[in-house]
Amino acid sequence: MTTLPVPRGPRSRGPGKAPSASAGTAIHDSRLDWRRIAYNGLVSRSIDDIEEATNKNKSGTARENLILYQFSARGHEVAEVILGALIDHRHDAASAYYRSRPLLLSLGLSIEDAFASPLGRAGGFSDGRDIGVVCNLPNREGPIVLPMSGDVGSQYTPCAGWAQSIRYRTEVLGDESWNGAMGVVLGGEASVATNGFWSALTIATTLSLPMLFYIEDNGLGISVPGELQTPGGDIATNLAAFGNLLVRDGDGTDPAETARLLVECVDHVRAANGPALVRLTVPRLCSHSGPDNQRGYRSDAEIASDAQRDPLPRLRAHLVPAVLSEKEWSALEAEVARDVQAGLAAARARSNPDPSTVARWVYADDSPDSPEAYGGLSRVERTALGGSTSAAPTKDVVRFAEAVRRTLRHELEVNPKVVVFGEDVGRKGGVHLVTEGLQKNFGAGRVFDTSLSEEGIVGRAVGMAISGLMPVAEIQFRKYADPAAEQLNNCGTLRWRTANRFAAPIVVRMPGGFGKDVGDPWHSLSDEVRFAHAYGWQVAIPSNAADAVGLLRSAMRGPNPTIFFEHRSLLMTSDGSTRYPGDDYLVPFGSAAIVRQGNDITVVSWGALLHRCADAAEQFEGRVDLIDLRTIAPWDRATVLASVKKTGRCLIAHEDNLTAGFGAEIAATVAKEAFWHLDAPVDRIAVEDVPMPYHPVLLDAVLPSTESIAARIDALLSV
Ligand SMILES: Cc1ncc(C[n+]2csc(CCOP(=O)(O)OP(=O)(O)O)c2C)c(N)n1
Repeated sequence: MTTLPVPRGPRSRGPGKAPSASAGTAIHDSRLDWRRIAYNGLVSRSIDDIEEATNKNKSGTARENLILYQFSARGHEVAEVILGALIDHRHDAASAYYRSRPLLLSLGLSIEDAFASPLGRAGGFSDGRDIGVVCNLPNREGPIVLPMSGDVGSQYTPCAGWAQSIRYRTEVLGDESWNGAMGVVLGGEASVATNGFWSALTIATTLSLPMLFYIEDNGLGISVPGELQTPGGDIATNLAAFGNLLVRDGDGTDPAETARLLVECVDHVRAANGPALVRLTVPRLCSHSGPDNQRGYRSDAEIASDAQRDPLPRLRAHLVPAVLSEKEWSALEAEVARDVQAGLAAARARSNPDPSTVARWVYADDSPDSPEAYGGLSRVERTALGGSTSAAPTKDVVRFAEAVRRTLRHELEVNPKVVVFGEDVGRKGGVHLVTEGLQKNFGAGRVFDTSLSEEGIVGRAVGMAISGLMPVAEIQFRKYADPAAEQLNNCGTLRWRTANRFAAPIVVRMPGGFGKDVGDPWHSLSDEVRFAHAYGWQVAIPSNAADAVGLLRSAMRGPNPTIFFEHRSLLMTSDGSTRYPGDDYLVPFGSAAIVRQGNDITVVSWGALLHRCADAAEQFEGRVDLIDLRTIAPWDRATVLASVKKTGRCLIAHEDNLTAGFGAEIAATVAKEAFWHLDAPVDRIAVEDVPMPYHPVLLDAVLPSTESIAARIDALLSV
């Protein structure tokens, strides 16, 4: 077996073209089964041939509209299947994109599934929910492919999370079976311009993670040339000076060179030398996707010239006769043709997905017929953690921040899979000091600072959750979740779009709302409705320390991703203080608290405004039913409706914008479901569609106050 010398040490060796193999020489490495590699490459090409031919006639109009959205890997396949042969560790994960089907075939995607999913058929990796090539591959016994996303660049940071989990398993949990595993991320050359690429590169290089960046450079991002994505169009050259990164660059149509570079990079990463990046040039021997006809950006001469670089004839020349005889190659082609036809027939025979199940698995479903998804704590682990919905209050009164800290501390103690991280979370203990002391107690492996990239924080959390950890990420202020929007959205849809094959239950803590007497447009945003509108998220907005404990614990022992709001004005003030409810306390999501009882009006609120509502309600002894919603996704419709049916009046008070704030959702529900019980119009009081201002007099002018809330209650009672 011949393997090439593996460079050691943390510094970059810079890009370099590896010497070309002499023609016809196959690299000898026991991992490289060249017959298998050729089989997978030919299968991929054959699937593309069939899809393209059945989808279009020569004039480009749909003939047999089988594939709703076709993506071909034509030209990329040989390099990808060589890579696939090297992804062979039980705990490897690949994070891929829409041109990665050859890689998936080499990791175990069946030909039937490869056809059935683009056809939108039942079963398979999304049960007809997602574009066929945007897929995934769970596998409890071997390498997996993380759920892909449609957003270019979003594949990078979850892979960094997986790579960090490998480190966590080996170094913190002492699980040697993870030694030598790696995360591999695939992307086109245009994807190197995205935030996700740079965020993941920063994470992997600063932490020296076992991660391979595999860039397949076909020179075009749909129609845009690579020179507009990175100067000179060559990311490998541009990363020459990047610290702690092995960079390699070569021709992805040359099997020997590709194999040698990939073996070198993979061995480097597996030997814990840090990350590597390989750029392989490949031709795109197809349009970008089914609907693209390449007109306007690619001449016939360019297309013809690229056709000369087809890697499949080069693979054949590389293997025949050195590895396979002419006869064996012909037999291989015949085998591929047979298998592909059989896979196509089986895929066509599958039924369409069942529309009655389309709403299933937006959230976890623990019913016995719902299989366990890949990712998050297992049911057994969650059951073992237990918990109780009855509080066991201790004598000590705690502030909100202390309540969250104690809960995190306890969960870190009882669950070795919990990790807590974010900007300044480690040494400083967070800018709000909520995580103060935790790093000292649990070490920097479990409680750590991150680079300043919210996309990196959330994307990493997703990768860690898929690997089975329980990540609790802190976003410093609600507004700064904006750069993570893509990862947050994709995390929320992950279970649904993989038809419950994968899940990424993470907790994202974020302080928001006005501070004690201060505000501004950056640190005081609430905008919680955005997360209630997103799919798949639980959203908690506790108004006090005891609820914070119970809801945070429920989130950390639960199967769904959770946004956990920590209201700035409650963190350190007596408003949010309560007795500590105990280390086992759980508050279920979607269960409101009736804070005070009355007969004439229902007031619904959450977070900090709840306290202003309580003060206002005092002026109307026995008349106000005050409901603390506690969570807005899911929200407790039953409690609100039962109350309104009793009182006949409803006021909703929140800090978020009036227009399309969550109050609008509640008002619409009450108007419909309790219409015949209403004695007055359903009313809302909220910030009137202006950003949070800085000066206290301006802040007071926009925020609902105890007085303005009381005035609204009074007005409604007078109707
Ligand atoms: C965030 C985002 N922006 C835009 C798009 C639309 N889009 C899809 S593919 C693509 C080009 C990607 O090119 P590259 O990364 O080089 O991969 P290739 O298709 O060449 O393999 C664009 C702009 C998208 N999917 N996601």
